[in-house]
Amino acid sequence: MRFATVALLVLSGQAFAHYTFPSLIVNGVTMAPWQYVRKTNNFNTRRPVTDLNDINLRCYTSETKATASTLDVSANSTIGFGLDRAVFHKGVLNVYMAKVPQGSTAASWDGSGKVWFKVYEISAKTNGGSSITFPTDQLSRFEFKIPNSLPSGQYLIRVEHIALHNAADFGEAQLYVACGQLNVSGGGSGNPGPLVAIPGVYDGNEPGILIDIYYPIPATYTQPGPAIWTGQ
Ligand SMILES: *[C@@H]1O[C@H](CO)[C@@H](O)[C@H](O)[C@H]1NC(C)=O
Ligand SMILES: *[C@@H]1O[C@H](CO)[C@@H](O)[C@H](O)[C@H]1NC(C)=O
Ligand SMILES: [Cu+2]
Repeated sequence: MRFATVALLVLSGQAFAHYTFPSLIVNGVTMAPWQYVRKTNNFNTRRPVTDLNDINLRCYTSETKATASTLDVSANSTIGFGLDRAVFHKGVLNVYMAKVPQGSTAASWDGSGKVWFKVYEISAKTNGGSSITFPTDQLSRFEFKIPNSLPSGQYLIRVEHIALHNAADFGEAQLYVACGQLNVSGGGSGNPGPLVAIPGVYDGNEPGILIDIYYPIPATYTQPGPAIWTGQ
């Protein structure tokens, strides 16, 4: 009985501590929750994805099947995501985009294939083994500039926070993900890449995903995923 009570408290405590990314932010303006972001399976539970081969690693909508409205933005915008609750777990963040193929729409496309490129990341800070810090601690929103050379058209934009507090064991990193829908105008003729498939981009053995962040203190940190596309 005592154990059951403690377990319940721990479980609910975790649920309260967890977080989703329901809002897009454009030029400083935070949009309504789940208006332009597909409503994720965990909109209530806030549970993470831990199986890196699960289709839910992409947009986490296998149960909701949700689509959203598509937000018009100009390629010179700053863009980002707002959270429902501030980031609680130590971890790192990536943002990927994928261009919707001709003949499809951001609202109907599933994002399959080797189509995703990274546009932004917030990594860990190390200094040779004396400390490791996580700039996403307590993050409640973030914005970044997308390259002006991004070709005009419709895109999915996907955020992932990779929580690393349990990541010393294989399969225990926790991923909090969501996909927004964008219609980009005024873009250029860049060639975004490198392109990866999601799931597929990670196998779980990456040094930035299978890692003990506590002891010994990592001397360096390798951000998971491809290099950021810088606009070429
Ligand atoms: C972005 O481009 C549009 C259209 O060219 C322009 O009206 C706007 O001022 C630009 N915004 C910024 C932040 O540069
Ligand atoms: C995307 O934006 C362009 C330029 O504003 C507009 O002409 C087009 O209709 C939009 N497409 C969708 C699907 O909203
Ligand atoms: Cu947790």
